[in-house]
Amino acid sequence: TRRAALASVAAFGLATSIATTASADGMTFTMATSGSETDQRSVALADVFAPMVAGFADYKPGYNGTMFAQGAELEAIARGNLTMSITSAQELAQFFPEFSIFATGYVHQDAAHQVRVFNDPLMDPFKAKVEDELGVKLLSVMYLGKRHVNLRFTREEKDIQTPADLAGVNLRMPGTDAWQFLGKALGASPTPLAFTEVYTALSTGAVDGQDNPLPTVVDKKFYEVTKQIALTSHLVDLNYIAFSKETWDAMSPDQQLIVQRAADAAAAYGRLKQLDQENNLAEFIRSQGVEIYTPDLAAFRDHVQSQYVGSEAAASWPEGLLERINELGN
Ligand code: KDO
Repeated sequence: TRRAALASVAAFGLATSIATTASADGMTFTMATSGSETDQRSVALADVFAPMVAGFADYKPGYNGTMFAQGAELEAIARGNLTMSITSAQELAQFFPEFSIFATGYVHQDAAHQVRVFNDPLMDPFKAKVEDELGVKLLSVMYLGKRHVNLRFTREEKDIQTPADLAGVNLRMPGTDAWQFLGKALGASPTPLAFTEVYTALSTGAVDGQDNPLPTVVDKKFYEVTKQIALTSHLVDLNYIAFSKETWDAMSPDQQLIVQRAADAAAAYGRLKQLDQENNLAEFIRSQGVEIYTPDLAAFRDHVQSQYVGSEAAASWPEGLLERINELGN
């Protein structure tokens, strides 16, 4: 039936695409991310996932948005042009608004909480919908880290203690509604921009700042073009390993089990590495001339949470879900 699936793909003229292909030797899993090759999630997939599936599949990653631009990956999987991506709840919320709950500020508490939420039955209808309506399986949850506000201003120029201090600050956020909402909820003026454009935009002053976890600040060298980080921890950010259902259905049950185990192992490995980096990078970033400090967290949390109450995003959340997520916290 894998051949039949390929035949039908060919019939639609997609045979020359970079979709999952089967050959006498096995399958090819293409993976697109806007992250770099040295991003821990990329490393985890290359070093843990790829060897585990190597018995029947070649892993072909494309980094830095070169294979597909940020935000185009899910559609590429749905159309049969890509096997895998490291996707976000914000991107899924473009198709299924209720995913915005997982992209909401100050909801997830830490990496372990994300895992409990992902593995809880509360996720089942979310996973089923993505699978049925988009042809994408969410295999595992990856940890990106605590996002903080990282600005070009020195602290003398702008001291960020509360959301009011971000008024008028042109803060780059990724380009979906859920991200823009969060940027506004923080008190800033969000500007949508693809991840691959951020360094240049910071260096030219096209934006005043960006938000990402400390490991990303180091991986992308944002410390070269910024002067301060206010540790707002406004989003304990996650990604999902997204996988083509068409490819999944073409595999044997044994292969499916191996892919699932490989995804879980990569996510677990990447999580530990990312947590370790997150806990150890502040000193290095400071040594590069970036001031790191903690603002009034209660002020940020209260303001951000109050912005979601009664919002359009919150209207899409299943009844009682936020309470259930909170119960799974600490
Ligand atoms: C970003 O664009 O800031 C972001 O951190 C958003 C995440 O959802 C994720 O897509 C990530 O970029 C990319 O994988 C690059 O690290």
